[in-house]
Amino acid sequence: MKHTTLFIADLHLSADRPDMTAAFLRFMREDAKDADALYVLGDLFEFSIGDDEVSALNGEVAAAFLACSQQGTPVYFIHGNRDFMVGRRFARAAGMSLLPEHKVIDLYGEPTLVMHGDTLCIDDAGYQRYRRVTRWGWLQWLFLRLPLSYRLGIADGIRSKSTAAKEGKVMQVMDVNQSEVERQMLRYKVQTLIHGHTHRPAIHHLSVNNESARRIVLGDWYTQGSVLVVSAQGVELQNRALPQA
Ligand code: LP5
Ligand code: MN
Repeated sequence: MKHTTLFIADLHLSADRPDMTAAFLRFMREDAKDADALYVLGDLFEFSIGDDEVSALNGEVAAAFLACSQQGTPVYFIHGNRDFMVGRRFARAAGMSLLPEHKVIDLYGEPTLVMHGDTLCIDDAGYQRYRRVTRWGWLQWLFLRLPLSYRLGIADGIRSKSTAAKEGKVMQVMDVNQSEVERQMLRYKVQTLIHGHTHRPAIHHLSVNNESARRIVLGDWYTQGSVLVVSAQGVELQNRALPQA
């Protein structure tokens, strides 16, 4: 799509869901290829245990990004809570740029804050504690030196602990904290915020610094693909159908 900037997040791609991978690859071929830029705001993969995990899926995804960036559409990636172990090696293979966890971009003249969105969920104390620990550089360094089979076992363990922990949390705790949203928007001096993570697609209108502001939330790709299309004319949250099995 010409003269547009595209945003996606929470694709949770895995070998178990070829329909989602097919929808993503079609999106890359049909929509992304002539856009001004593509931003992937985290949780591209169901989970990642390091760039040295070679798989058909990782190869296909990297090739799709590379083709896109080589055709002139830059691809930017922000880590999610499931794929924060995606590193420079994958980024190089995919021809994409890794952005920091919070980034202000110029979107057709509008300064816009983009992020995965998990850092806004500050009421989820258990998650925030876990997040801090798993971002320790030395722990990641050690983790990456374990054999892949061990790492897979640890990832499985974390995934089941997380699933069990989520059962005891109410929905509100797992959503963004409104004061934190406003605090971050003030801090980065923006009236527009785009994020994913909560899987609750919506365009929220709010007031920041006594001026109207908006928070745009991308949806996941489990039942349909959620795409935010931004142009100089405005923003539109769109859906892409998954191919029939
Ligand atoms: O992803 P989602 O939406 O289902 O749930 C998230 C939070 N859960 C997670 C965990 C991921 O789903 C699984 C990630 C696998 C990564 C593998 C790589 C490991 C690399 C290690 C590098 C050092 O993010 C969930 C939130 C929810 O979003 C809503 O916001 O609530 O958080 C939790 O449930 C976390 C629990 O509260 C605490 C889990 C304790 C796990 C303890 C393991 C100790 C880790 C030690 C590391 C070696
Ligand atoms: Mn997430």
